[in-house]
Amino acid sequence: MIASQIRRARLEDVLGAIGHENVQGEEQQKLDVIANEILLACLGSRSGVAIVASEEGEEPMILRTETDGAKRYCVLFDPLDGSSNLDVAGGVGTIFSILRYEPGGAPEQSVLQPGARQVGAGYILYGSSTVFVSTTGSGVQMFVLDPAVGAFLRVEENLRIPASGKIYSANEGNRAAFPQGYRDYLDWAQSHGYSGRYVGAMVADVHRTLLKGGVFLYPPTEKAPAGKLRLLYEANPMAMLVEQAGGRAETGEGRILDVQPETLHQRIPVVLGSADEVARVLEHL
Ligand code: AHM
Ligand code: MG
Repeated sequence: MIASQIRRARLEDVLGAIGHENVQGEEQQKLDVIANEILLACLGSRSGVAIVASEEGEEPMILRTETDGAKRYCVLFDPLDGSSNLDVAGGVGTIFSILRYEPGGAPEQSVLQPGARQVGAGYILYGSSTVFVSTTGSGVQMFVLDPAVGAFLRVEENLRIPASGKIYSANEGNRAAFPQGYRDYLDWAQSHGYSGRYVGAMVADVHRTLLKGGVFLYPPTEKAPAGKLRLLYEANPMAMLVEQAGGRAETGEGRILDVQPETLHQRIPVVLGSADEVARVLEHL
């Protein structure tokens, strides 16, 4: 549903900003809101979903917490990541993370689990084709939407990220504000024949990194000491996918999946990709 809305956005006049900001002070695009509503409507009707939390919402939505013996889940998502790419028909995506709902404490607390406890994660890239990449903890599967039949067809079973790859992906416009170690790494990469690739939509940048290898970086900056990317909706699900594909995902100070979240919209620095390339960044840090 989201893919088809995006493809028709220019024709239906749903491109551009809605005119107000989301809870995090970021300008919301009309399609951010549409994608969010589609996900809330679809997930809201599933009896297995206890709580949903969205990058676009202020608080988690508690749907059903009664304990009738059924297993229930928390689904956290960024409905439309990289939405500033929409105006230029660039790649955008949806990212999701699934945690087991733990009855007992305050329902809001059950979304604040370390990423290592995710039972599933994935993304959908709305690019030149619609690609769905997911894991439930035993490898990574890749599917492509066949619009002719309206179904996702599996194109890769147990996807593996290359162990190395001479590509770095970072917003180099922020370079002067990066900590010294990141600048040293970029100098090293540039003097060793690396290419830079940066779409500016995490789903597209991580997808390329998974398939071609290399490293994706969103370092801390002076203005944003925890970086820009959100732990629960972006860093954790991507970290689970990358690790499941044989890569690494770090904050610069440890494994992303080991971070105990403190708040719903918490941000975290991200260094993820091919194991050898992540190690090389960490050496420079
Ligand atoms: P969004 O969730 O508000 O779209 O922001 C997240 C996006 C990521 O997709 C991307 O990696 C990053 O922001 C790009 O940020 P910048 O423009 O600072 O390079
Ligand atoms: Mg995002």
